Amino acid sequence: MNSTAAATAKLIADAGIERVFGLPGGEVLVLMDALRAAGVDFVLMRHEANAGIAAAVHGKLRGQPGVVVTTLGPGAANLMLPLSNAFLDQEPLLAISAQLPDDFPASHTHQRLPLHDVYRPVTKYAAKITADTVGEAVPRALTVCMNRPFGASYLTLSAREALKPVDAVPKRAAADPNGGATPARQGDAGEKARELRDLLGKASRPLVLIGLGIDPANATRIRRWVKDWDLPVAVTPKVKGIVDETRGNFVGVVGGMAADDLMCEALKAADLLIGFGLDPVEIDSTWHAELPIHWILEAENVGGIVPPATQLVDHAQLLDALIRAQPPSTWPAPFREVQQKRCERLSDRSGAPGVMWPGDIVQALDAVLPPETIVTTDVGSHKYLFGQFWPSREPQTFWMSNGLSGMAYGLSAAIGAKLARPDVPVLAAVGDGGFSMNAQELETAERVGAPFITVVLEDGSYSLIKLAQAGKKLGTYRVDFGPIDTVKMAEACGVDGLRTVNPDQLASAAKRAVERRRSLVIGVPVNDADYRRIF
Ligand SMILES: Cc1ncc(C[n+]2csc(CCOP(=O)(O)OP(=O)(O)O)c2C)c(N)n1
Repeated sequence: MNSTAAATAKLIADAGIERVFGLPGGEVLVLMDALRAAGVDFVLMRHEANAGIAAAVHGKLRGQPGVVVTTLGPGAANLMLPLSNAFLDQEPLLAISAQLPDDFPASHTHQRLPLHDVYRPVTKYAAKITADTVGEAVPRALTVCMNRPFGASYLTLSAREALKPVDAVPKRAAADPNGGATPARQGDAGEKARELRDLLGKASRPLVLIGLGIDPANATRIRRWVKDWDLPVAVTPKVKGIVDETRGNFVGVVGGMAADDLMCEALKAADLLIGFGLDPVEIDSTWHAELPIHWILEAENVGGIVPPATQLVDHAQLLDALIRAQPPSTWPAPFREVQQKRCERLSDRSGAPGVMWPGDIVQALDAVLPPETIVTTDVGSHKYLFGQFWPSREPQTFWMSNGLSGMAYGLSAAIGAKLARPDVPVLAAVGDGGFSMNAQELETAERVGAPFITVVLEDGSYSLIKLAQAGKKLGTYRVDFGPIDTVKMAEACGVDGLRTVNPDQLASAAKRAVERRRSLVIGVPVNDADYRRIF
């Protein structure tokens, strides 16, 4: 007879999940062992939050839920960041933690936390795994986080329950109709295509805004539509690469990255804004509610939000209909001026000695890394830089926390990405603040065979917050920190490191690391004041 832990592990393995991420405690050892026996690897990390972030990115790239496994109490408490990130950044994550057995006396308060109550608001499904519920709870948890908008599920399994026998080996259930499935798409794709064509026929400055609600499976279709019709297009950061950003009709990245003033100029100048899968969760100001946007959504946005009078419509059918139709007009580069000014921002070089101009970092790396390179960023000024200016060319090659905007994402995301796509180079661009939150995962990356390049933009400060202080006319206060030697940190984790302010040296070191399939950490001193010129 199978144990509940074995049944849980089997359901996870049967879902095609080959690895989970986590950090153990005594109460989760039986589940870990069951996972091992079921052929599911355990990627041991150095913080549960990092494990959850890596798992979610790994899952999304593999088209399945990422799974993170932790102990109870403190291990489970460390899941708040990745669960919140999965919720707001539409990443599919199943978190399983231990919990005290139900039959423990109420006086046993050691490590007792109201975990379900805490996590229910940020998850789509939270439940206990028991011998009786395992066959329902695990498949449902796996299913709901893959219903769009992707999000998180949370399950607990007590060490006592893990050992209990289950009567029958549960089968992987088909999608559960009560599992928070995407609401029906009432909109007629053919009708929507005609409506859109009419609107575009009357527009002289249309702008297609593509957001998180587009399925990467529709990348070829949307690329074809905007190319064939030569439509001006902008994207939000989390779908960078859904269209080729080096093409002439690419206007820029909206949602609060660098050069946002230019993007807002374009938004205001447009006479038709088409929000194709646009999810305001990525937008840090309120233009999405103030400007008239023609929404084209196929699933509700984060938080269950669907703009008024918007009918959900199947994107694939709609795009097929649009591709079949002739463009109703031509729009010869109506945002040319904005595009030019955007490019100029990167070349407005600083002459400050001993640092690298941030724009040179982007350009040097772009010159040597292949277009399929997956780039992850942390959160801070460097995210604004890379979010706007890294020229993404392929879908799902750019990863950042942008709904939550939580620091300590970049390095963990790089581990998840590299394990999911071992043949593709991975670059993590992080600030020195964020790097010091989880640099220890460099050792994880080495140990589990996930080499990638980390570029640490060293400015000795939480520079985005420093800029915000200046913006509020406040004096600089408690945003600068002393140096931690990036190179030594890397070396302490068994990874090669170097520091440079020479763009050519940066480029050649990155190229060599990719060729050799080796991890490399490159510290690049920058001047935080330079960001102001780019933003
Ligand atoms: C977990 C978390 N804590 C705090 C913040 C607020 N915050 C946003 S950006 C930032 C500064 C990040 O500094 P660094 O990593 O050095 O990057 P930089 O801005 O210098 O590029 C901070 C503190 C956050 N987004 N996430």
